[in-house]
Amino acid sequence: MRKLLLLLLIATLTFSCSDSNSDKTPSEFETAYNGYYKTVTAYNQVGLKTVLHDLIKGNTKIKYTDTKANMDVWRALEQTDEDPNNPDNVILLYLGTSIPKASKAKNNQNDFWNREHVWAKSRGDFGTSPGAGTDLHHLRPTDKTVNSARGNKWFDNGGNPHAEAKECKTDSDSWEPRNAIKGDIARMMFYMAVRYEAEDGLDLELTNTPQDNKEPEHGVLSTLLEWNKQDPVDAFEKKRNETIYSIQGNRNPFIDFPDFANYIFVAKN
Ligand SMILES: [Ca+2]
Ligand SMILES: [Ca+2]
Repeated sequence: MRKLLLLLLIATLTFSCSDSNSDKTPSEFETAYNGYYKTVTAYNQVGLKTVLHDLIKGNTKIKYTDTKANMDVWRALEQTDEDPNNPDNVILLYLGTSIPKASKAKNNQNDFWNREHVWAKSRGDFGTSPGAGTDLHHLRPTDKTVNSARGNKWFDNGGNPHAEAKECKTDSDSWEPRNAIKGDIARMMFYMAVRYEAEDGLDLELTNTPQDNKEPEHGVLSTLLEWNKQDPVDAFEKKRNETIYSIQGNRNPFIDFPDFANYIFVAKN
């Protein structure tokens, strides 16, 4: 009898030991967003950029313009950038103002809205074909003339207030967006650098020294890292990420975990 009790005790101890092992607290990456990030083990893991790239690649690619009723960038932006206070309108990125969804600059009307490539499409020369050219994570409604003024300038602090988008500043080669979207801009740019890698035939990368050419490089990296800290993720940005997830099936990891940027980009020049 005593032997039996001893065996039972050992069995119980062994069981509870192994049980507590498998019962360890799950990491924040395992539990967040229904396990979307479960392959991430730690912020400082080796190859974090590749792990994130593998998670976000393979998204649905929509058309820039679809003449039938299918989802395209126009229709998607009406959802992703809808004015929370007026379902008939979208919010303009650089102005911050609200404009009717119907006021599209399809015939080049000044002060109607069009589709801004936040990662300027000339920087990598990817155009508007499905892929980087139609990736909703960096496409935003903008006032037509403000979009032209931004052109393919890189993002950095400095310059004079823009005549129309008065909260933005610009000089000959850079564009400083209004404070409320500085972080949003940074997190869109981080997404593009990780989403598009060599295997896509287009490897977009961020640099501290962007040049005036068609290389797939954009910047200024050190400024974008600052903006990511200055302007934290807000409700509009979070909702936008969810809406895009429902349309193209991938998330912006830098909206979900803004700190990822500091582990992927900070050491680079
Ligand atoms: Ca913001
Ligand atoms: Ca890249």
